[in-house]
Amino acid sequence: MTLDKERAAELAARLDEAARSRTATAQLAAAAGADTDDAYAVQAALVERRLARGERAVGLKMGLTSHAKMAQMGVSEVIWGRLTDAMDVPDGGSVDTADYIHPRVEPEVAFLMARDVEPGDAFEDAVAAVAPALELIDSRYADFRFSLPDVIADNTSAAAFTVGPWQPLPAGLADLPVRLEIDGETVESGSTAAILGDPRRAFEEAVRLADRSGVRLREGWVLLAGAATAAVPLRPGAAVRAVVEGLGTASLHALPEGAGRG
Ligand code: 0L1
Ligand code: MG
Repeated sequence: MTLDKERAAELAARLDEAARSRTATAQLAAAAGADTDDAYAVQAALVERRLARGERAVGLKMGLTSHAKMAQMGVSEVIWGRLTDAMDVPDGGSVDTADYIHPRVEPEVAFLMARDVEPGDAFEDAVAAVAPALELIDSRYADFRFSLPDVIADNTSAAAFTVGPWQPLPAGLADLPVRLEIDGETVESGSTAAILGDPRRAFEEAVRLADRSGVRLREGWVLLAGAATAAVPLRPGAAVRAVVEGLGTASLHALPEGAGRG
């Protein structure tokens, strides 16, 4: 760790302000000399600000879970972030793109925690159900460009998520075909194998990595396991669906331009 608590809080405040004002900021964590541990401390302070405004912690998310994204970033480890109830968009619900800076959507798999999870708990004991999901990511950095400490500090670009109908755990999750549809057209396709070879591994990594920061998955929490395809920009008016064969679909739509809450 190189950043003191005050400096971490200051960086968190700047990221929070960027999100709230929907105005991209310059990269700031790496520039301040933050290492990975510092970046998670900034992330904790950033999400703490949301909780202090009345939001509730409802889960965790994994990021950079595909080998392609890891290679792109020059890293060999996945990253994780925190989800709050304010990010939860009901299945079939809407978002207003004006609430974000440059939102993108990606199809994911979500897990529902059966109980408070301890390191070493088996996936089958800890996870009650699985669902298709969509994640809306929105980097608070200009041009969606960042270093690894920057994106960790920015809560791994977490902005919103939608979980489809929960399903009992199927026999296999490792290679289910996945499609991202916009307005009925398939714009990205892939497989759950893109999520660390098997989305169950995302659970193991979430437990291991979050434990380093003293964070544990809680009963009833959601874990977003990671993206099965590249993320696609979300434009006003778009109807978006994640289709995971064998699991079902999750959908949301973006309100038409100017139709939002203003
Ligand atoms: O959920 C993700 O995999 C995103 C992680 C952060 C990197 C990005 O914003 O693309
Ligand atoms: Mg994601």
